[in-house]
Amino acid sequence: MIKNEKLKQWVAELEAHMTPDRVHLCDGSQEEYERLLAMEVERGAAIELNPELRPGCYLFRSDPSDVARVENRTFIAAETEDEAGPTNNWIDPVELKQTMSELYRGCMKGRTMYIIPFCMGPLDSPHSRLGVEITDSAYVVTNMCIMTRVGTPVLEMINAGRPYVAALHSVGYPLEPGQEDLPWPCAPMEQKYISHFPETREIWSYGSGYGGNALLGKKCYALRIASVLGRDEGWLAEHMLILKLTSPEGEVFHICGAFPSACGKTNLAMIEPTLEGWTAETIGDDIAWIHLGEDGRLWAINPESGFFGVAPGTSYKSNYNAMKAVEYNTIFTNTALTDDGDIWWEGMGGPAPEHLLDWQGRDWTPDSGTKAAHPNARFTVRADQAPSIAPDWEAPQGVPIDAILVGGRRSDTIPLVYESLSWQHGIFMGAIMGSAITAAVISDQVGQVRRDPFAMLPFCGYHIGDYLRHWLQVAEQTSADKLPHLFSVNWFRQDEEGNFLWPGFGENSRVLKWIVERCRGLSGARKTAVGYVPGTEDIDLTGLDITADQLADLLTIDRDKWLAEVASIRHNFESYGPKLPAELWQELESLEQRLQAMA
Ligand code: SAT
Ligand code: MN
Repeated sequence: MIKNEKLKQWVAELEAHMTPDRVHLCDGSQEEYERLLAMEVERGAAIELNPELRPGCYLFRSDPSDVARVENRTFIAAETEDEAGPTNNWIDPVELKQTMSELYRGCMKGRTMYIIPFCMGPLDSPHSRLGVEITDSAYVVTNMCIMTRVGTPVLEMINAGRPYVAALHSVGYPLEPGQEDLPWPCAPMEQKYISHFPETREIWSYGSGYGGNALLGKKCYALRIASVLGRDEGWLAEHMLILKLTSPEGEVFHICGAFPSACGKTNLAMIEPTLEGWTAETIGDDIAWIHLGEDGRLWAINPESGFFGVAPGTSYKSNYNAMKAVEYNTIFTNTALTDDGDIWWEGMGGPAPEHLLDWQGRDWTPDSGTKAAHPNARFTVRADQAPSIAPDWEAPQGVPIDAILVGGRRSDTIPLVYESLSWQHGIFMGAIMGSAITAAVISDQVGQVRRDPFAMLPFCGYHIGDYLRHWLQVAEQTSADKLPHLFSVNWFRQDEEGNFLWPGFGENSRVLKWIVERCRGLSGARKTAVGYVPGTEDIDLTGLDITADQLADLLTIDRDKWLAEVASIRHNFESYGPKLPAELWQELESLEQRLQAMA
């Protein structure tokens, strides 16, 4: 029962304004989860998969217009445009609330209003934060139950007075009496709004039911709002995986990695090292909340409790742990359906079945010439279903970070790996990250490289210049020897014919080995214009079918390409305006000078 007066009042106001037929307070129980899924099956919004092949699994098909995050409909409604900064869409918060209040009026007619009390982070962690999402989508409720900790224990903390973020969501498709519902109701693009009010820590989302647009604990809270909390309170909310690596000698390392959406965070977080004696365990695959520990080191928690992973390309070969995790109790969205009631997607391994229903439910054969699964098809699964999950993944204080990786999809220029020359240079490396745009966002520029600082371009809830300053300031709070080492990695370099030069996946353990040995001062490197790059003898190639020449190609620094990179970075830095820290401009000048001095 809701006893918190503020919450009670909010719920009452919303009920009066959005006029749902029913109100349901979620208790987060297994029984509730199953009941909601059965209801979705009953009304034709979900398909229960063959329980002999995939027990406890369901397939949802979204509206073809509602398949990914909508960045151009995502808003940071800070009090002033300058606070949102040049990389965010800004609308005056008063105006935006007026517009959205009109859309919300009567929007839950014919529907149930669900109240989801949720916690980001382990219930007993001092770094966890609470939220309440109100939604009219049962799909959102069931996904939130996997991705966050939902239910009565959270409500009790809210009743006891702990603060929470208010997150409002509607699919934006009210039902008139007698009107039949759609399997995946949503609103047209120009009515979609994914809005954040950083000063009041509120989220208002309207019109989309998909992923980060609708599961508001994820990008909206744990990144956009939390980045503002972190700025104000001295911590960091980052778009990073968290990986635990153990050497053959039993030494444990923790690595965070910032990569844009659909660039392999989940695969790296669940890596199976091909190098003898090394083991990897998963702490998180998408978001890290990073705090300075009493020991002066940076510690990370995973605020989520599940994985919302990209399905296409996931196979027992590329990501064994993810495939094991999704063998049961998983929600699939926009994958294909086999004739025997199982799911299928491109890159699952083996030949394509002779007949499928594609992600839109249409007949499909290998001759169809279209993709059977949507490129941004997803699985939603509890984190503890991954065999690779670390036993201490829910440690209340988190894990101490040894290294931070930054990287994106770059077919050229950026070497396989290099280490920063200093903390400040490492923040510069994060600031200049570039990556080809993927299907995780609805965009007509998929495939084009864009700058994406620390993979936070779509997720930073305030001015990007202030954000980069905040990263620089971390170093002022502790001593240099306590800070993680910073590395840039690029698994996606290609030759002239477009073939990937590096095998990736489990073989990335060879790069990870070099990285953690660098942290201990054990492995070699040569100092180049861009940073410390391993020599070909520094990367362990035992058992790998790749020549030293090929590795040398992967590690080359091409002066002309890098000078072109500098020009593109300068252009990008200019667009950030005067708030970009002068230190980062200095790093750019120094980089250019070092490149010019190259033979
Ligand atoms: O934002 S989503 O959760 O839909 C996926 C992503 O872009 O990382
Ligand atoms: Mn992500």
